[in-house]
Amino acid sequence: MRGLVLRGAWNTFAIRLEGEDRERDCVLKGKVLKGAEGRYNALAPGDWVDCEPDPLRPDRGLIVSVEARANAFCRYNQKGAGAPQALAANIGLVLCMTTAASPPFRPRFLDRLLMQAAFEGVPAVIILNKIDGDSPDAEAASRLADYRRIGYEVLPLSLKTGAGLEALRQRLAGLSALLVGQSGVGKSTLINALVPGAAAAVGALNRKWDRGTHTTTQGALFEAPGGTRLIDTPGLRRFAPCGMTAADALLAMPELAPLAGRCAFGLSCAHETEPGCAVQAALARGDIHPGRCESFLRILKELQALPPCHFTADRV
Ligand SMILES: Nc1nc2c(ncn2[C@@H]2O[C@H](COP(=O)(O)OP(=O)(O)OP(=O)(O)O)[C@@H](O)[C@H]2O)c(=O)[nH]1
Ligand SMILES: [Mg+2]
Ligand SMILES: [Zn+2]
Repeated sequence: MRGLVLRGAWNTFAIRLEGEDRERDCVLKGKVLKGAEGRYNALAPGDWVDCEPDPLRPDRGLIVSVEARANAFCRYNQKGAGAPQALAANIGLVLCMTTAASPPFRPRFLDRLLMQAAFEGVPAVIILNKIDGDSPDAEAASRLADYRRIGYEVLPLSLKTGAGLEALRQRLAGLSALLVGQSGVGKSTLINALVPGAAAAVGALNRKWDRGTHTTTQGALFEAPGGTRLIDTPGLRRFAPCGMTAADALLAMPELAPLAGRCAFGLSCAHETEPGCAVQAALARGDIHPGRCESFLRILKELQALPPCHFTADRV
């Protein structure tokens, strides 16, 4: 029996079997799941698995193997000694959710999410939520305009007034979309707005700091009408890109990708003070926003400092 992983951890997962409406608790049959060798987490929301009946518990099931993934959105997990941690599998769109002020806009964090999505080959859009109360300051406005300039959709939204919700619902029709962002931006509120009966927990911001309170603790896939799937995730404190080389990082930035191979020092260019650096030339011309360039250079340093992410062959 084929089943879709909705949520779960360690060895117990909520699975919806094909052809059924309800979910079932299923446990991994062996110690190491067939197809998941080398992963930090064996399964992620959006994975497809093969299940068989549990002879001792007819309402449950045993997970026998996992199907190869079309893609996965991963982060570098230090606890897992570089084993990639997949937040979701088999996704068609990454929704990077942000707010202008509550919580504060963090473009460098957003750059990392966008870069990881590009590296995984999944399109990403930016949602600017809470437009009912927040408005971007000059720096945030400049960054948002720049994301549009380099080709990203920026979708304004208010889950309080409903502004932008219908357009977003149509944009997501039939897709499997992953929601990522800081705690408190409104990811679970969006799930509740789009999925009847979802009842995802929503938490108020910390009043003193305008920060989220990490209400969602586990990734979970919700099935909305019309074949849309939405994957909620816990608010991320930080995000380390996973599995990429310096060359991949450059290709994952749309305004830098055309410059691949153009530096005088080739692949050994650190894109800082080297003569004939195409990235520095792009910065001087205004083709890359100084904030994005700083993000890029910081990520390069981080990729050098961390041991590489280990991938299993079936990852992509
Ligand atoms: N004013 C306003 N408040 C909103 C909007 N959307 C969500 N909120 C509020 O923002 C707070 C945080 O919402 P959540 O949906 O829990 O945020 P989250 O991103 O899921 O947070 P974590 O689960 O901690 O990662 C709640 O108090 C929501 O009611 C909006 O469009 N406008
Ligand atoms: Mg949440
Ligand atoms: Zn260079």
